[in-house]
Amino acid sequence: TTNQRGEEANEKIWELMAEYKNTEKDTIQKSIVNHVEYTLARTRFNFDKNTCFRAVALSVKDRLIESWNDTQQSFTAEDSKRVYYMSIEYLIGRSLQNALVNLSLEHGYREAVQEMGFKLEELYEEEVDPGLGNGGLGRLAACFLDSMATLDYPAWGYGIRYDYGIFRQMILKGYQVEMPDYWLSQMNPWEIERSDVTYDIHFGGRVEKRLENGIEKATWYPVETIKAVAYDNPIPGYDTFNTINLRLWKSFPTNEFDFQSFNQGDYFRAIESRQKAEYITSVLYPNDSTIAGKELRLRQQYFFCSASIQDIMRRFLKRKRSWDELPEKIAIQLNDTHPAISIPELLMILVDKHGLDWPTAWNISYKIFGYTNHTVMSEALEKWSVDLFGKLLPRHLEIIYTINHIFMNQITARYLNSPKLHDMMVDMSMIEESKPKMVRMANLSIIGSHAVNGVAKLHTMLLTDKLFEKFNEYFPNKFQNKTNGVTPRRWIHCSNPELSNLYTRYLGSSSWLTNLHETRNLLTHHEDPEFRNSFKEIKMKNKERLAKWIEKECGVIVPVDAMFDVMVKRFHEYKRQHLLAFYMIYRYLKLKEMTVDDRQRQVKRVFMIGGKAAPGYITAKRIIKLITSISEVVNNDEDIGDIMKVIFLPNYNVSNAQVIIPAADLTQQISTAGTEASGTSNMKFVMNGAIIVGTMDGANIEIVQEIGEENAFIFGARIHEVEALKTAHETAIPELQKVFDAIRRGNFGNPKELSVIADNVENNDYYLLKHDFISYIEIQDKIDEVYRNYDQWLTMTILGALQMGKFSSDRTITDYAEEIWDIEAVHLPRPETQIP
Ligand code: IMP
Ligand code: B1N
Repeated sequence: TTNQRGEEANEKIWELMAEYKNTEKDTIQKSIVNHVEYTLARTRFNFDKNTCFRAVALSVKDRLIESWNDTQQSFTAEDSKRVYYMSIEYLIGRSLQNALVNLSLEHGYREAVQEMGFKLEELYEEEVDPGLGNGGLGRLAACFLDSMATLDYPAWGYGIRYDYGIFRQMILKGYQVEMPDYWLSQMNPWEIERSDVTYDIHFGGRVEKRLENGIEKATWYPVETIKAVAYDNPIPGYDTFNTINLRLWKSFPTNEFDFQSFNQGDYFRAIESRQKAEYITSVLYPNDSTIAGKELRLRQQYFFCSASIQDIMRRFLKRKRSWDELPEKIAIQLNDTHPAISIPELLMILVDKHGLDWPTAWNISYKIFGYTNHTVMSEALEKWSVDLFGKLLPRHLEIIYTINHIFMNQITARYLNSPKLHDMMVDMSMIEESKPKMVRMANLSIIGSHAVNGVAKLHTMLLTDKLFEKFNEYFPNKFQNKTNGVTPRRWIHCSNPELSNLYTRYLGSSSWLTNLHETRNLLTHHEDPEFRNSFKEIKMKNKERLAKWIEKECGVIVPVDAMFDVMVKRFHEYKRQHLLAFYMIYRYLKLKEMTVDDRQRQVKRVFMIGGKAAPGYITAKRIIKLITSISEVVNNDEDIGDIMKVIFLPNYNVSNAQVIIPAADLTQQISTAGTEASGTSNMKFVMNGAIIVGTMDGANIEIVQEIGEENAFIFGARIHEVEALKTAHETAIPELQKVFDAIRRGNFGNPKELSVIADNVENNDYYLLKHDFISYIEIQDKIDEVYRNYDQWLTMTILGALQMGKFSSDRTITDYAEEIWDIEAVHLPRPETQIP
């Protein structure tokens, strides 16, 4: 019988295991060598670093699959409520080190590969960095997955498996050049292709109505069908056996043929049109906080929403259940509005497929969805033209009109005799009555969700008091704040192992990695010379590591005894990289005016700026060129030498960030107050012992609240001043004028090309550079003064780093789980019979 055979197999395994009586190291080596020989088909006697990396990754994946299977089985057995996190972007970063750390296997693997002639750290470098996101929003989704797994929540992520991730940035003659990132050219050792998990996704066509027992029924007759195939990516938790899943969808042509065109003999044309199906998931849109408004993007959104919602429903319906159970078993979080079509998709399934009536379907649906807003910038608020929407998704457009109609009736009833009625309807409608008419995805998301949240206190306040003021009046309990966080596993332990060791050594345990508040207990050591010295030495080593990277990537040698002043983030006018550029020019001109002796007495600074500009964002690309032009002049000026250097860090991505952030002394977080929803690199920098020079914007405000304003350098207009300042005409600022003159004279690059940057600020200073410039240069003097007295600087960095407990994404996720999702952890005991 099957049972007997199972027992025999089991006995066999136990025999083998007894026979091995292996140390961990031997088992690891055996597994690696087996993958070299049998999976990669290379000889075990001679293989290179890259082969070794892949074999190591595959051997780790074997373990992940084991815990993945057990975790999913226990989720099913417990049948507890699950959360599905839907995001069009995930910036996961490299996985090998993270997986080894989370599985407590880093030590074992280090020894194992060392004996085989490889250094584990060098193998880490062999991994491609999957860039399936643009910036903060995608990286946040990745930190959330790490925390959900670590906290044992029954959670899954859903997204898109793009063939081309975010472009690779090269700097040629000072300009950004975009190179395609075909990250799959080497096999992806982590993913599990599920060719059996597929769904049909439809587009276009028409909707037919008929009466059935006096009730109107709709049927969608689409004209295009594309297949979605699941690729699973295991996400291990730290210090738990739980491994959750990130399911990414890839598009394929369906197997149904359009016999008509094949019969007409146009074989090649017919095949060609099938290729179109594969375009859908081919490339990530490289825009951060702006919308391109392209049809393909809408197709991507619907494609992944439809596949995910079908998958979620199939899982729910595996057991016989009543519909009331749906919101008791499922929570879905929309990471911004990009997955918002999930709402009409779920309604369509409930009403058209399962025959529920509207009120019932609606009551189920809005309890399931939660919506996170990530920006108040108008250019990032998604809208789709009604025409395009209706052409691609005619039934979904109808559903949106139906919900909107009901909602408008409710508003009318509530504000019947109020003078507000008209404005309430105009602002809250899902349809903007413009030419052309537009579907407002934020309004759909707010109306269709039971909870809406911002990502930092100030940002949430701007949502409730400004952007969505009317919605907040109408739904007073819907809006919440969930301040962002980052995972200390990747952003302290992996990227700064020595700092992690220091904490663990002094605290006597590594439990701070899952309870970051514990680092506060180290405050008693902040005056202890030994602790301080270690902290200082760790920073120096991290600076040396970055200096080596810069030498390799840019061919420039930077002085490690200089202050490392770092600004790395996507290029955007609201983030104000040009404010820093203007300051660098100002500082350079001042240095030039000094006597040689005075100059030698100045604090040495290396300015490091990195980040990508969206390929179509001309102004952002000009700012990059201005910075590389400044670097060209400053770095080659013999009068200046090591006193000042300007480095453009090319191709900023997650794996570079892990080297750059721990090496920073100072971090620029200088967006105009009210523009950066949260920011998350600000948190990573402070955790790694850098000091913020920044504005009272986004999460900076809460960081300063936690660590003390005296441990950061804060400058610039406050939120309550911004509105008045935008309309006030700031008179010319002499210090800034000198900078503009230098740009216009052509001292830094081609003035024809770069003066525009100065002109824009001079004529229409929407982001308040003029106003903030004065306080910026003042604070810069203070920064130099404190750095000169390094002891005080060190104190500030230590007090900052130790008081960042709030900004662990574990805290953020716990708050989502308790206050939005209403889910509980499902802890899986580590099996005693785990196969090594
Ligand atoms: P689902 O919850 O049915 O979607 O299962 C999740 C995924 O895990 C699917 O892709 C299945 O192929 C797979 N699966 C479900 N149960 C098991 C299991 O017990 N072991 C391994 N794979 C499973
Ligand atoms: O989301 C991050 C925040 O920390 C940042 O402040 C915020 O700017 C960022 C459309 C976006 N907001 N909106 C986007 C990205 C891609 C896209 O196509 C919008 N990204 C943010 C995490 O909360």
